[in-house]
Amino acid sequence: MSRLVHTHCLVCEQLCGLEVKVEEGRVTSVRADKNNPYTWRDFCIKGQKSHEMLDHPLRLRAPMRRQGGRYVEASYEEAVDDIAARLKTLIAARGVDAVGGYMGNPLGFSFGAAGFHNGFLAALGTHQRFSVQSIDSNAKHVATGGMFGVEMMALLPDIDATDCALLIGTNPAVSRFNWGGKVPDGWRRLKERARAGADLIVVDPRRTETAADATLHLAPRPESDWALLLGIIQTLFVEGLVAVPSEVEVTGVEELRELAFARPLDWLSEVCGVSAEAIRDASLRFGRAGRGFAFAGTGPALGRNGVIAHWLTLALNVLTDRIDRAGGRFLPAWPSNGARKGLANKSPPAPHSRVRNLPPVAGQHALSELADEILTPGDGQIRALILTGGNPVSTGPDGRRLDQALDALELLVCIDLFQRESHRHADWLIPAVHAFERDEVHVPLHAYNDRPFVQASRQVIPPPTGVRPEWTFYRDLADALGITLFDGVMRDPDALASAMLKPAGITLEQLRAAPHGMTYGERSMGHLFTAFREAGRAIRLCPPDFADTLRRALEDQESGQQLAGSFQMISRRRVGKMNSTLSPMVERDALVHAVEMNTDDAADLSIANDDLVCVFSERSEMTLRARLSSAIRRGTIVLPQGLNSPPLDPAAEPGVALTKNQRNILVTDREVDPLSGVPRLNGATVRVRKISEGAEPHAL
Ligand SMILES: Nc1nc2c(c(=O)[nH]1)N[C@H]1C(S)=C(S)[C@@H](COP(=O)(O)OP(=O)(O)OC[C@H]3O[C@@H](n4cnc5c(=O)[nH]c(N)nc54)[C@H](O)[C@@H]3O)O[C@H]1N2
Ligand SMILES: Nc1nc2c(c(=O)[nH]1)N[C@H]1C(S)=C(S)[C@@H](COP(=O)(O)OP(=O)(O)OC[C@H]3O[C@@H](n4cnc5c(=O)[nH]c(N)nc54)[C@H](O)[C@@H]3O)O[C@H]1N2
Ligand code: SF4
Ligand SMILES: [Mo]
Repeated sequence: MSRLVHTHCLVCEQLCGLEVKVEEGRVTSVRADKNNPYTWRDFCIKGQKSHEMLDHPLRLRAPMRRQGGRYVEASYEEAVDDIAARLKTLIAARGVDAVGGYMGNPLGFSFGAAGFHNGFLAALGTHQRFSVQSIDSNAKHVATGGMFGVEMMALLPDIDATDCALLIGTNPAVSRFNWGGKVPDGWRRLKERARAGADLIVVDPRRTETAADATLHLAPRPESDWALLLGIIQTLFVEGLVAVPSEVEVTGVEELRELAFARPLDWLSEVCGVSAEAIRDASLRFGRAGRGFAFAGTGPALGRNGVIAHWLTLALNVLTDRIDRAGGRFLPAWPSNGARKGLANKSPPAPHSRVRNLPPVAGQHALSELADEILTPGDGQIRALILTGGNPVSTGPDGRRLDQALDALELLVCIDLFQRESHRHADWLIPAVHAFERDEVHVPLHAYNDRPFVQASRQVIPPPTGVRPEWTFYRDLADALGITLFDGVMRDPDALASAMLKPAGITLEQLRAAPHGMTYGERSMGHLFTAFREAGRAIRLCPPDFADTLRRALEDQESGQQLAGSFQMISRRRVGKMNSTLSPMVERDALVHAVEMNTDDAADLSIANDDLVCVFSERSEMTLRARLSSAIRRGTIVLPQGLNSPPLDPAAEPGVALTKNQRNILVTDREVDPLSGVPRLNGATVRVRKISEGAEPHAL
């Protein structure tokens, strides 16, 4: 017997509409749901293959307890009793901050699990909350927090009406238009716009799949976008192309102008490695275009100067009157996301971190601080951690140090579909439930669509026998600890979703009766200015702490210099791979185990295509094949984001070594953006040398 289920993908933010075929109780195919009016066109191999995890032989199918160095199956009741007892003892002795939590990217796609993970930590009262956003989107949150007073804010590009798109460190041809807000089918829509004559300016150290369609490609040094942007802004002032919006108060224009003229264009050009003519050209094209937007992605956000790059990108939009305008960047203020309400509220200051004294961003501390918080003795030291939906040993900085820290914990509880390298030291492995096994409405993920649209994701098949939804684990643990979640108001994820949908006037029943989703209003703009006027607030073009950080960058005379033989590394996503999660296609992809470098750089080091090279930093080393290319700017090397990282087998004898082939082990957790705590996943300095076949890799 076969049946079709209509739902949406939960691998990435595009949430493509899916048609899933079930035969004899098994998912046999996943296709795009072409009856979905809005989201199916980005459909890709990651969605198409997402069901392959369901029957994977290494999938966790019961809670597993570490016992005498091995893992043995246990019941949920045993897991909850044991974990609750250990947490109680720990909290009695050391306080609630001895318990920490970390959530990774896929948890952001599991509505109930994320809601109850956060609800549990909040009810517990611990300040030790960490999440993937601190290696992903903190730069953006801090930038909008400083300028607009709201950390969680999406300003989406109005692609279809733009005349000039300036894309900085984003590769939508592969990654799509998303990242805390999304434009479904955005890349194809933008290419269509470009075919109709719009300028497409791409700023990226690599000539990417996106840059291949650009009308202008600038390749700056990694982490130097701030200098390029300052050059663009300086030129706008020189050419009289600055015009801030009149509907809302904008402060700091003069301060920003001063900063833009603090150094001559030639100096800025030297720092970012892009010629002064090219910077001027980009500025004039952008400034003179009828409509336009500048949009920065994870390229600069994952580096040491992420906040100032994201700030100057947003400032560029404000200075050219491109915020809340057709063809510019707009606030998707749909009833389901409370964006306008958020602009009127002020959140109270939160306590800084214990060891490095850094503020949390949007309620979460930085992953780069987690190892310190576990390893540094004192009041508030983390001794127990709940790690869910993340593989930070592979995806965050200095995985080896984090691995040692996780080993030093008294209690590590990991919730995942698989045991991965981040879970090697878990005391308990708790199974996760695959997206196809959940019936839920992820209101927050739909709230930042570029038009008001929401869809229920449907349970396609039941979870394996005995496996429970992740949120019930938190509910049961809270009960066992005697703490109340959500002040006792919300007992399940549906109650949370209903409350969030209420302002949109939609019920869960209505949504569940609409298999291809629901549109609930017209797309509209102008909400940002209205909210600012209502709240009596101004856009701050030049927040003082951003200005100070920029001044320090300007004073750093070494910015533009690089040692011979040393490189800055950046990374590259693949269509078939979501962060550290592998899809079968990628295993056949030769670039997964390669370092890509510029052909002339390679010649200087006598490296030929396919040679074995050692890439090393102060922290670690890796051995990879060299792939030479003229698409990469000199002085930069490209490593894939996350390498092959297969699941472990918890039933096997333990003692699995930490895999060496994880590029982020080269990155220290100490060199971070001072404003956001983000480590240098893009931009870290490494060295490269050729090694002979069969030779031992470079010894530190
Ligand atoms: N196929 C696929 N799609 C994905 C993902 C995936 O893993 N695979 N991940 C999803 C996630 S979690 C996210 S957050 C989004 C991210 O989406 P994007 O922000 O578009 O991320 P990337 O595709 O990595 O593009 C970043 C680009 O920045 C460039 N870059 C690196 N350093 C710098 C720099 O200092 N300055 C500039 N100007 N450019 C730089 C890189 O060469 C790269 O081309 O993608 C999502 N989509
Ligand atoms: N060098 C470099 N590093 C990067 C990046 C880069 O571009 N370059 N990109 C960064 C970015 S943008 C991001 S978002 C991060 C992502 O990094 P992570 O947050 O670590 O995300 P993933 O690698 O996708 O994997 C997380 C784990 O979640 C598990 N999982 C999947 N579905 C579920 C579920 O429903 N429930 C639970 N509990 N677990 C589940 C998977 O099995 C996997 O073990 O990586 C960052 N790291
Ligand atoms: S992974 Fe692919 S199919 Fe799934 S939502 Fe993202 S773009 Fe769509
Ligand atoms: Mo991300």
